[in-house]
Amino acid sequence: MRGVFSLAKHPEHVLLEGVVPFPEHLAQLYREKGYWRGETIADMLFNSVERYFDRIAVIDGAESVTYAQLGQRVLSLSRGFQELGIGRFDRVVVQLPNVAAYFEVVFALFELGAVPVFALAAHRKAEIEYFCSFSEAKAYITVDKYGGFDYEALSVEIKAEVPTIENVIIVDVSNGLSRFSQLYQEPRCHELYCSPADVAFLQLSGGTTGKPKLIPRTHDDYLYTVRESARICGLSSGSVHLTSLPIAHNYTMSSPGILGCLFAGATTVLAHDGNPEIAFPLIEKHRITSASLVPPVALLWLNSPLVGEFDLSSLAVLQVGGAKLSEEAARRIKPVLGCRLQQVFGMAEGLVNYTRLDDEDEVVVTKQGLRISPDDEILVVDDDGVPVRNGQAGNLLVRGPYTIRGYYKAPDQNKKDFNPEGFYRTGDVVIQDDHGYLTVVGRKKDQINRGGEKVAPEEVENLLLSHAYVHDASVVGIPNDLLGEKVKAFVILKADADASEVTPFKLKKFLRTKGIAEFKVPDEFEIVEKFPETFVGKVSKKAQRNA
Ligand code: J2J
Repeated sequence: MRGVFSLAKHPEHVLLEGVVPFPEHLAQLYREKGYWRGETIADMLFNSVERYFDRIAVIDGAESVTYAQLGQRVLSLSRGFQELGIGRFDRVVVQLPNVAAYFEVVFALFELGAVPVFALAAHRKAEIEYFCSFSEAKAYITVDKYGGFDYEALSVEIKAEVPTIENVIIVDVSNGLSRFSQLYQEPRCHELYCSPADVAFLQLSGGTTGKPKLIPRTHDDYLYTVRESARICGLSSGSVHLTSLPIAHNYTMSSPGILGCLFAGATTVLAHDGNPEIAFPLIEKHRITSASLVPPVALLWLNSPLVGEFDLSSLAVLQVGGAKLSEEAARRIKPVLGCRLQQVFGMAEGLVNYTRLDDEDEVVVTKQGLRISPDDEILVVDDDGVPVRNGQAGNLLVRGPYTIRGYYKAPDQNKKDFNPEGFYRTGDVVIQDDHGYLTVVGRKKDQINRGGEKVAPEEVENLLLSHAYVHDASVVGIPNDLLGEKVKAFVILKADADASEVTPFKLKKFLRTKGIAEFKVPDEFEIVEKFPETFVGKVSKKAQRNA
């Protein structure tokens, strides 16, 4: 399959309805500066297939897939998808756990210019139904059963309830797409079905609102972060990277993630979970050189009795991000695990910061990193929008070559989350130093960060309010040693409520029947008479957090 490229040019760019484009003069600047190289994500894969042909791209349990095999399967599967009628700009909700088939599925969609919508394996009916109907998805791709949950049964409900869904495709967890062997058609060449300026996929926002927002990223802007992340994280064709976080998360995809590995010719080793019992034997066996974790998993590694039991000497770099890593834990990484720490502070909307591999230890343990691009425009402002001096805490706003200009089909929300100059209001409170490094010191947005998993309180509150006995609900993050924050719901009952029906156990059960990801189900409930109020009469979530 060498020489897979046809000589055709990419088709003209078409703006997907509901997407806010980058202003033309900046798009031009980003191209001139070489940030946007006029390449699609599928082009990137096939360049790597050419270069790293026989090298291993993915290891999933006993299965190893070379770059050549991956390329072959992607082309063959993309033809099958095409015969189902999937093509450029068709949205396809993809909900897969960390399995090798994920690579085939998403690249087959990228190849066609279709737009994957990246659900997490943890999502349940309410969320999947919303992603499918909001994005008007043509297909839903998931697994049969995984982690004790019957996704196939869910897919039957989704197909019945979302009229746009024409096809449901089930990946057999143990045998890949074997049930759909007819989807694998004779491979053709890699073709150019879409433009690098097109939207490549819809990623999920951590969320602050009742429904998750969708983030449209283009091939051009995403590949810029992928190439730079691979370089900043020191990936090469000799690297072996452990992927244990949810595969479709932005961090796992691109910081440096599976795309960074594919770009660099590295090997991705998939794990279903980052726990030491699973991760350490994999590090020893595959001589893993780097891994990306969220802080609670890094803590499990640091405190694991297995540290001395396995040979972790191949591990050179440990990336930690998604939530704030405490300085105390950061300081222990090198002495306990014998590897370098790299902090990652990123967001699916765009901006990603890394500490650099040659930074002094003191910087690495105290800062969350420096932006990827010299053209990431960072603003740190007070509540009136006035820039604060370096060294002072303020609200982080950003605009740049890979930060979106608006959420998908969300004009009203965009007016709130983006300022008139197109800067994204991250909702994070940071301190910037004189070198541009950021330290995250807080958060203004109404969001809970449960060990890297983001929960929008409003989403959970709305579901609680649909309970017959709930008069009002307020959901907040409360401090927790391992996770950073846990989810707690304060609930005011209706006068006629039957108290035996609103125990924490029953409220949890109620939320589960509503079909939401388990990480959003509150860890704690407290029934109260009234909520504390601010002096303007709003619910004081601050008081509830500190209760
Ligand atoms: C404190 N807060 C952090 C950090 C993210 C790389 C890494 C992470 C994400 C991610 C990502 C943090 N310290 N080191 O997409 O490519 C919080 C901030 C931020 C929000 C974004 C990537 N790293 N955060 O976590 O879209 O509040 O992306 O705004 O899920 O996580 O969440 P998300």
